[in-house]
Amino acid sequence: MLTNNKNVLAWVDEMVALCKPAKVVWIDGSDEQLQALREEAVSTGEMMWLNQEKLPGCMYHRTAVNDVARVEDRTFICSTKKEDAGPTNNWKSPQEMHGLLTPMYYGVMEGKTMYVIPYSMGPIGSKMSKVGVEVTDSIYVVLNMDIMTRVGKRAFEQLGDESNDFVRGLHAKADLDDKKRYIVHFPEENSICSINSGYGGNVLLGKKCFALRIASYQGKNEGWMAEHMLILGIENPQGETKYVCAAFPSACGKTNLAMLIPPEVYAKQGYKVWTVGDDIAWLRQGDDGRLWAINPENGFFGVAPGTNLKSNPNALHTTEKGTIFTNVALNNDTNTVWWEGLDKNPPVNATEWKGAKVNGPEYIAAGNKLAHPNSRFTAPAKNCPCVSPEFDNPQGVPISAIIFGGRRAKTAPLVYQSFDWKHGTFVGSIMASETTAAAAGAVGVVRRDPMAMLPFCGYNMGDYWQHWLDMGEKLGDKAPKIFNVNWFRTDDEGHFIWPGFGDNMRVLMWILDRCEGKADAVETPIGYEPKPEDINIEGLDITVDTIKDLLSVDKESWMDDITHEGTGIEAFYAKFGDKLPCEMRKQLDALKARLA
Ligand code: GTP
Ligand code: SPV
Ligand code: MN
Repeated sequence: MLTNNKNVLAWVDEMVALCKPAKVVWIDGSDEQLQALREEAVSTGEMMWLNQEKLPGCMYHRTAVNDVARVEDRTFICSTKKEDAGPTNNWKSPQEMHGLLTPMYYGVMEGKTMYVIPYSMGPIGSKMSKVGVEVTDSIYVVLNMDIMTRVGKRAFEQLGDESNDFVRGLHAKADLDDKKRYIVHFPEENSICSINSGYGGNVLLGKKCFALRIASYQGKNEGWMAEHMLILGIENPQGETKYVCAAFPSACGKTNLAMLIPPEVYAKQGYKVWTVGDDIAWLRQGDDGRLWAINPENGFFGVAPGTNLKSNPNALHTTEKGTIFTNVALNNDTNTVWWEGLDKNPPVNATEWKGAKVNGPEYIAAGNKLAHPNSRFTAPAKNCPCVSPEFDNPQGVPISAIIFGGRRAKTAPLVYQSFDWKHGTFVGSIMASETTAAAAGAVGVVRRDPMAMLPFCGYNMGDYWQHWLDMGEKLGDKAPKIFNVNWFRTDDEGHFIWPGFGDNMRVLMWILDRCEGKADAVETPIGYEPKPEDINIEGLDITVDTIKDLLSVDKESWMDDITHEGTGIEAFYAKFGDKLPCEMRKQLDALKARLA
């Protein structure tokens, strides 16, 4: 036993009585224990060692074919009252859901081992950190949690012997039946139940389940925010670093932006970029009145496809040791990994993500993918060449700007700034983006995804917007400035117009200049835009005219975005009834008036 905390001990006893494992193992976080688990997972075939010379400490795992992404239609927020879950979440009463789940967990670990994982979300010793305990029957989950969070004894030290403020997470793979798969949150009970999945976002309960769904609910009650945001620092040649947060939906570029390599024009002047987080930010007002952020995670669960030495060398280097790869393809000659977009040489002697041995180039030529589009790496943050020196700072970092963004082929311009915090909250609330492979279901369909939190807000989204407005009141003139970006506008042939990736820094520089009052702006119906010549294009093969084009605001398509039947902003807002803050309605009316 790693703790004397009676609340923890009582809950684990309860879970043991329910799941009836043959054995219980407490994860202390020691290298010896984790190494033994790695060997055990290899011996059972659950995981595989990769080439230990080329990829030291790296392992490979394949999920079940029907279990490769988050399952939003099987994800529930079980608050006592339905209206507290709101129109964007699936809901059942806690009583009904417990009635459904408890029999499914009864004896589910018979003959198996239950692993008890204590973990801290956030740096040990930070007032902003919170503790969770996950019990699971999967070594893969233990090893991923070890990379993604701070596990072991230190987490119980963070919790203390008396506290009851820990999130209870129960996970069982059961038989991976997707008809009986449930990802369930009980915000009022501080607990999460996951069953019949082995895929990251469904089973690493510290991540989306705790650090966003449960934490967003806690944040509302306790006066802070849990957001689907990266955190990055930009250091100028004088050595001063400014931090920004950015909320983009899943697979829309957070990891890439968080680790960007400054283009030559900035690098040669001495600018540097530092990664604090790539997916989740916990934000709290500091004693100085400003908004401060920590990254509750300790690693990156990143999308593999598209990651290469040109698009994101920092991510690639981060995955060179101690990393778990899931659902990528194997090069059988070298026992290394491959995915679409890594390089132009798919392995001839390959194993595709489902496990079939294939000729890579031929397989791809026939229209198949070697790696699953949502294949992922789980890599320790400390491996990242540009990890921020502030990564473990218990105070977090002060935030100058908040950036929203999505995947929009048209409508949204490259960048615009909101008029103020209230308008910025509105800008976040009307976000829309094309769906991606990060969640099960159709890809490329535009849907509303407010603040990139549609699948992750643990309570009524109307109350969530009100919480944003309240935070803005509290922060007053110390509030970060709010912006919106879109790297994904396409031309008539469907090609991305903006070069993206490292060149996104050119847009970030305008954003920081605006925060410091150093750049001009043009007022448009949707907000402030840069003068086209204020986006630095030195070293790019695009012209100011292209920037002009990327910044164009087509009033008709904006009006259509508002009024479109079924998918428009008005239709979306209507779902919230009187939970929609009056301010949001006012903002929408004002936007319509400006567009008219
Ligand atoms: P989650 O981990 O699911 O939350 O995703 P994410 O938001 O971290 O997205 P990520 O950075 O992994 O990028 C997802 C996909 O978008 C990858 O295939 C990238 O290559 C692509 N991508 C990222 N940034 C850009 C960009 O600036 N332009 C273009 N065209 N594609 C990008
Ligand atoms: C996302 O889908 O936003 C992810 C991956 O970051 S998962 O952990 O599966 O949610
Ligand atoms: Mn994410």
